[in-house]
Amino acid sequence: MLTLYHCHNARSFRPLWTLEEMGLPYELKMLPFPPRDRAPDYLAVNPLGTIPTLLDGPTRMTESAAICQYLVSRYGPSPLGVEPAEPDYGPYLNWLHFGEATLTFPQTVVLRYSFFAPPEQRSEQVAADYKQWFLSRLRGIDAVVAKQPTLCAGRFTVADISVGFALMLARFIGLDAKFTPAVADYWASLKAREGFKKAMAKQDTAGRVQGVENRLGRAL
Ligand SMILES: N[C@@H](CCC(=O)N[C@@H](CS)C(=O)NCC(=O)O)C(=O)O
Repeated sequence: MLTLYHCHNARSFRPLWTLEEMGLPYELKMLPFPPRDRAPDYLAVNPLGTIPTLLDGPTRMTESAAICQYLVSRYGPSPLGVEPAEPDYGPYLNWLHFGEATLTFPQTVVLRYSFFAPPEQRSEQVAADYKQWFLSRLRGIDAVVAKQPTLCAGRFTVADISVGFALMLARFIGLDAKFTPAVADYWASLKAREGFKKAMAKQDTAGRVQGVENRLGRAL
């Protein structure tokens, strides 16, 4: 049985969304954010204290984009993955990792310096700089989705999940209002997917049942 450790609306939403799109059975373990401080037992599962963690028998993974890649490769074939022989294999890997390495990194700096840090450590200047950084990197997405409905391979893949999560996170830092029309339409199409809605419902139900509060609020 696959086990996913998750906090509401955090990066672990990428593998959660992938699991729901694929219809795989799994156990969802909800944690309060940040688990490092609020769920110290979790350090035995992941010494970094970060989420996600995916357990699959002896396999333990802690990188959200890599977990999505693992799920479609290990439990595919799935249209959510792109095979090495397909022409868009390179763009697929590029967008899959762009979502985390290039888009989510500046967002987490904004979150830290405007929301999660103790008040005396917050900085409007740092937050403003990294908001701008995120918006300028988003131009790469705009250039593609202005011409086609998904990022690559002519279909929805985990690359869209990876980038889609960064668009979801943008709402929490007030940046969704700055999306270009093409990026706004793309995001609207992603969150209209059944798999996305099921993942949202799953974290709400699991959070309630397991008594874990949602600190980030609604993504929609
Ligand atoms: N590159 C990792 C980053 C994991 C990560 O930093 N997760 C954040 C949540 S979105 C976290 O656990 N933060 C709490 C902390 O740093 O203590 C990934 O893509 O999964």
